Amino acid sequence: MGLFDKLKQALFKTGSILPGSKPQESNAPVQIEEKIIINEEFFDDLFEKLIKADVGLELSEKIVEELKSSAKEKEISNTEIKNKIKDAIKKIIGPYDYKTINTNELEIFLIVGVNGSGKTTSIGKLANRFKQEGKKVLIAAGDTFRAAAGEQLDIWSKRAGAEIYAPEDIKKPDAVVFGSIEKAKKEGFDILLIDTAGRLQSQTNLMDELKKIDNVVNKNTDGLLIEKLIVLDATIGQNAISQAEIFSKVVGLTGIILSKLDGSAKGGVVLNIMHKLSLPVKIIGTGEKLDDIVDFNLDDYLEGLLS
Ligand SMILES: Nc1nc2c(ncn2[C@@H]2O[C@H](COP(=O)(O)OP(=O)(O)OP(=O)(O)O)[C@@H](O)[C@H]2O)c(=O)[nH]1
Ligand SMILES: [Mg+2]
Repeated sequence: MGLFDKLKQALFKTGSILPGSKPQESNAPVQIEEKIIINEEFFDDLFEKLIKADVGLELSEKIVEELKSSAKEKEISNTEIKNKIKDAIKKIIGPYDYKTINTNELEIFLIVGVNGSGKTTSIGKLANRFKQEGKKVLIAAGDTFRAAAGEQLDIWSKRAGAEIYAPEDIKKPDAVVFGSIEKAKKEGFDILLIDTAGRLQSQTNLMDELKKIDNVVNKNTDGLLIEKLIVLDATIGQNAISQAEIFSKVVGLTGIILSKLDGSAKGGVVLNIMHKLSLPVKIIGTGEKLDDIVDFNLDDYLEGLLS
């Protein structure tokens, strides 16, 4: 299955969000595209479906309003209306940088987020992907708080075939991070993935600890590529936005990994995140397995959302 199909399958198990669209039958004769009637009912229907897809009230209203001003036709083909909806969404979101992660020299990924969002799992998946690309990958066990964290990371690193840096005698996460950066530089690693403990934005001591980790990263990575990614659980809806805002104040995030966009999660939260934050969604987690990960691409995403 191609990446696009996989993304579509993961995001839109619930089916099309486009009112009036029908699934195509594989052996159906070529026929003239059915026209869709554009009236209040159409817009109401679209609004309801956007809400159901987790796009959020405010943004769904904006999309429908924008579409009302651009779709004046009484009747329109499915393809045409789909393009108009896409254009309306893109206009509201504004210019969006959805470049995928690019790795040509040592690149460091600092992975942060609240408890259980999917940090360690995402690190395992990323490690696997980079290994498949032939990269030399080191994982730093920066979660020294939770007893089982090191073990869990060890399992993932073995699955991915990546090396792990988890010195038993170092208990402070910033010291682990420092050691891992030194090792990655000295031993010519291409990728360093830094796991961190889950923390709530209200836990001041843990947020201070994260600030220390961030300082170590900033001080020791001159000239290197750094991605500071927050892992957001797609199933938590609007909370994702406030989490990203607060963590961004502490570590200056460069992007988002949106996990758990499989199961019952609807992809609309992606649009709201792009609308509210000037942070790109870079990676999407689509399951619990090693290869359940895809790069985010806005055009593919909208195509999937509206098909
Ligand atoms: N369905 C699904 N489950 C996921 C995904 N990513 C992570 N999970 C699950 O979410 C749970 C938490 O994942 P972890 O990777 O341990 O989360 P974490 O952020 O490292 O958690 P802490 O270290 O405790 O803060 C696990 O049961 C994972 O299997 C995903 O993309 N889809
Ligand atoms: Mg973890």
